[in-house]
Amino acid sequence: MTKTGFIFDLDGVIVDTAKYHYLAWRNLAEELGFEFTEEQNELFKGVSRKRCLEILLEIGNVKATQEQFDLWMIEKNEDYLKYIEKMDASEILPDVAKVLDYLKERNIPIALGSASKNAKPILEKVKLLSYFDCIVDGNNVTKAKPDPEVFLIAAEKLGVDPNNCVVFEDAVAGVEAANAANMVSIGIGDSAILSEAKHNFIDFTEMSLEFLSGLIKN
Ligand code: B16
Ligand code: MG
Repeated sequence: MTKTGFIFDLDGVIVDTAKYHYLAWRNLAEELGFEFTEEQNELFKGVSRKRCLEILLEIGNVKATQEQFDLWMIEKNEDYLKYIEKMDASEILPDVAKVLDYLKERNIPIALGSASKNAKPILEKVKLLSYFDCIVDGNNVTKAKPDPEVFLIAAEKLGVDPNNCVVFEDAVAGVEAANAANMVSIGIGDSAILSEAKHNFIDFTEMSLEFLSGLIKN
């Protein structure tokens, strides 16, 4: 029997934490004396915290010692965590719970594959942690998306062949990572931006249960 596994990205797929990342990065930019726009924040989606700070400092043309860089990483995260603290189940994106319920009822293995080091507390806050058979996040990987590492580790933990894994992603780097892992990539968001994905949906409300069922091999 061929088992199918499903891997969900977190930010932009399950919850919209990008808005909180934005506020925290904007606060830091303000402190450093420059403006950081929502448009620029698009560059940060699916990108590791360290790389985000590097890009932010490039935008503001700010130089930093390693020590200062590390302090700003901590400062941004502490600020971000204050926003996360207030999250609850009302912030789950539309029809995510419907899809998770559908998979869970059929005993389909489910993993999280996220760049975030805060993935677990966020899933706890929105009360979705129990759906996931494994969590692979920024704490478990050495290479960031578009490297396929995060999804390959998730497949291994689920005990599913990478070819039989389906990945839901909202970031270009994430779609590239899923493709590099030979998985079925499903872009959630703007299809013009996520044009490399095998299938595209604006969000889960657009995805029928028939489509979902068609992805499951058994
Ligand atoms: P943290 P995802 C990513 O989450 C975000 O899209 C990205 O903006 C963020 O910098 C990254 O997580 C790291 O997050 O600072 O919490 O470790 O889309 O991969 O779920
Ligand atoms: Mg994402």
